[in-house]
Amino acid sequence: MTADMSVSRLNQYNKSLLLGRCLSQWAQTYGERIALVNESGECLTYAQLQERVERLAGGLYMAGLRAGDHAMVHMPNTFGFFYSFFALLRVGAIPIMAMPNQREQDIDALMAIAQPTAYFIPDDVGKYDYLALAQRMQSKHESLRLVVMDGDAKCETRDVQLLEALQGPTCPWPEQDERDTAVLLLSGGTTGTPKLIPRTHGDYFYNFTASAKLCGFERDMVFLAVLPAGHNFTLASPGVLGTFQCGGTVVTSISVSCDEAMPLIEQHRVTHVALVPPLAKLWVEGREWEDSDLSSLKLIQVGGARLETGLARQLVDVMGCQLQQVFGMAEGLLCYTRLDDPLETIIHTQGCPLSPEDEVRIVDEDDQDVPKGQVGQLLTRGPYTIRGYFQASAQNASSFTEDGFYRSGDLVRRDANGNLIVEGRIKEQINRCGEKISAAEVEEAISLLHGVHAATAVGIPDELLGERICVFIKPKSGQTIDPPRIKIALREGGLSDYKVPDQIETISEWPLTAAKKIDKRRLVAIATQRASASPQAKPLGYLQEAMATDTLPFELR
Ligand code: OOB
Repeated sequence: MTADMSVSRLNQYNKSLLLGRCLSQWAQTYGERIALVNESGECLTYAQLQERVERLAGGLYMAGLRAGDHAMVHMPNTFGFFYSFFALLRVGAIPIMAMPNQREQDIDALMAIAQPTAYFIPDDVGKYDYLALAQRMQSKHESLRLVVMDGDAKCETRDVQLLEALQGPTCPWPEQDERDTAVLLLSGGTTGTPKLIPRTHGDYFYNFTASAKLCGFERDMVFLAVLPAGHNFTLASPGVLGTFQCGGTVVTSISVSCDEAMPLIEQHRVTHVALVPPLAKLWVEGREWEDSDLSSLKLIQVGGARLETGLARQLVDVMGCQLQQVFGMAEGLLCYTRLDDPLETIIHTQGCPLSPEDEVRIVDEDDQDVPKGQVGQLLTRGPYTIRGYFQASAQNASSFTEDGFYRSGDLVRRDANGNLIVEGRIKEQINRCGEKISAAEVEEAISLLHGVHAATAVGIPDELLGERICVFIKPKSGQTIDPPRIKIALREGGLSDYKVPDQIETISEWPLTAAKKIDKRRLVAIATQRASASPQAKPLGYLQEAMATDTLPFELR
């Protein structure tokens, strides 16, 4: 059975599963209920949200945006994010969900692949000048005809439209069907080149509706969107789309800090929240002084990276509500622990697949199934898992098997009840606070710097971040390496902040494996040892940077 056929079977063909139609259906059903609340307490009903989106869609259409065009959304969790996202879907354009903490190198590379017609940015978030970036992108990418800025900052440039002012009459409904691409999600990446994940209307609709059902989402719920809304976890697993599907309320938070997010939980009687493990840890610690009333919370979902069992237990004890583990990937497959699973299953496993039609194989290096209960690589195929990245034939040949299974790169095993346990990974990726960083990309960025002969990046187990990025640099002869300068140079070169190494080490000779490859395991051991031998090697600056809310996972500031 093909993926398309199984999606059709799961969702009887029906226009309501076109993502561009969802909002008007929700507005019809839930009209005066509150859809959105921001951290300042401003509220929007479903009807108001839809009305605002219709006007913006009309404005975008008048500005020349058409069905099938690509448009990058590079916004924090604000009303503007939702206006832009839904208006693009309404026109039939395909949003590319960039993360707010991505910087020039990522945005440039993504634009080169997707050639967007429009780019949606905030006016000022933290210290970053999104407008200047947009203008550089406009001069570089011919396709980019429209920059839309959210906020009230004065904008002297005539090429930039203010989101607030962009309005027009009702635009035509696009001709689409459920097999068409609805959104382009970002892949965590294992190579130097970013990849885009085309999710169809049918598969993504299934993603959030089936997830909402499984997770017990219902009308009276209030979901706190604290991680970036453009990430698959917060967007649709079941996330904000799952909440809207049920008529619930989404509270948005720009900050991830418990000092700001927990009062929102009390104030709006939040029932559901999705976190990555490092943030869950900070929230548990924050309860020592943060005393907001969290009694409304019913479910905390944790996913994106490995959740230690100790932290899982603490979460249950300290937050006083149910815990759910979510093991998912933007490429598709979602595994959840079930609400009625025994506590030990919820604490020790990452659950089992969402759909009965999800196929999971656990294989060895020759793609042979490993014996029951043993660890192997996870391959998956199913009704909402992609069969290929967007325009990436070379990558697709290595990331998918001939019969269409996605090679997740994760090492997993199955327990006696069929739940998956993530044991590690084979992909060359660092999971820092749930954000996936390609070792190859960091290496490439560093190898271009002055004085660097070669660089190797590894993920080092880290109490706070899950993993920190450590780069070993072999200097050119006669050169020395100055870590703070390296960091500055990387940032100035446009590397996204969360990809800048936390630890930089100099090495004169690479440790090699028997096969004469660089021995990354040995490098991990050396980095760990150097950091503990000399606190200076893992300088205070690292800790401060890591602790600061503005370098936290899926950073929003
Ligand atoms: C989610 O999606 P991505 O695309 O950012 O990252 C996927 C990768 C997985 O292949 C795995 O390596 C890791 O993130 N991962 C986990 C995990 N959840 C994801 N590793 C261990 N335990 C977990 N619970 O991260 C994502 C997408 C939708 C829902 C939740 C997470």
